[in-house]
Amino acid sequence: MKGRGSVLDGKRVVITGASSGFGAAAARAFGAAQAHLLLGARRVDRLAVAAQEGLSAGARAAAFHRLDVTRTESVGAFVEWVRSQTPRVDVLINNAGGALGLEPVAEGRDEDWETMMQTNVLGLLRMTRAVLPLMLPHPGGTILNIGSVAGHVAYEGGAAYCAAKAGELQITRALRLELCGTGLRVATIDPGMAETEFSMVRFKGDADRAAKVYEGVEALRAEDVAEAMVWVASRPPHVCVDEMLLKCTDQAAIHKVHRRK
Ligand code: NDP
Ligand code: 8X3
Repeated sequence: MKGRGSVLDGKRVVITGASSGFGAAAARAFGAAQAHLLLGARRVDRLAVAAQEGLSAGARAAAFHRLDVTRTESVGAFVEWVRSQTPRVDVLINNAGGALGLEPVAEGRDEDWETMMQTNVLGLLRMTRAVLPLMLPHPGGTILNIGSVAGHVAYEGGAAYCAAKAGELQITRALRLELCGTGLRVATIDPGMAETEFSMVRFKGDADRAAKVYEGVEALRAEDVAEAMVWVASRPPHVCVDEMLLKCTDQAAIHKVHRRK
């Protein structure tokens, strides 16, 4: 995929949540495939780093703009900025999201539930609606959503996050049906446990608790997921990888994780 002849050479790739984890790794991976990167997230200082890393990896161009997917106005301003950079988008990666808290429903907090729905579900809908006019005239593009194993299987303390990622999965499926015949493909990559800032965010900065999630496990790395994103987006236009479940070898199921002593 890297170097001359990449099918992603010069393709316009919008990545949400590009300031850390999977999104930042995707900026490097699509950069190595010589794409033109358009990056969004709330932490613009981190976006600047991701853009620079994408350029160092080989991106044709890399630019960034503040984006808060929980706000329609912010999504609108972001997509206006995208339009000012390019008349077309070839790949949209709806990656922004995450979990907050691991309390059972009986102790859940409204703010956490609302934020999870706003980012993982409504943010995905808003971004897709806003970017579609830049994609529909160009068959062969890809909308790639980042779901989770949590969208397939529930776990204790995960009710709202699992519901949000199940929502992501059903939105992906509905979009796949709606866009059939347009030449646009819609895919979801649904990873299991991956060591990023995900658990630090979920546990609100409690580094010890976050580290325990990955103790003794060789979890997925952000690069593993980014590589899968590039693979999905670089299939021939007649091929759509509808749904991909990606887990580390140590995680056979949500509750079945092998931990070394
Ligand atoms: P990170 O916490 O490292 O990255 C999350 C990204 O989402 C950040 O760039 C963050 O940017 C962005 N983001 C969060 N809220 C918003 C918002 N309101 N507007 C715009 N951007 C936002 O975690 P991951 O890389 O692991 O997570 C990426 C995606 O993968 C998420 O959707 C997550 O649910 C999913 N996932 C993660 C797994 C894991 O185990 N790590 C497994 C399966 C799925 P900023 O804060 O700068 O806005
Ligand atoms: C992240 C994976 O298992 O922590 O989506 O929910 S999990």
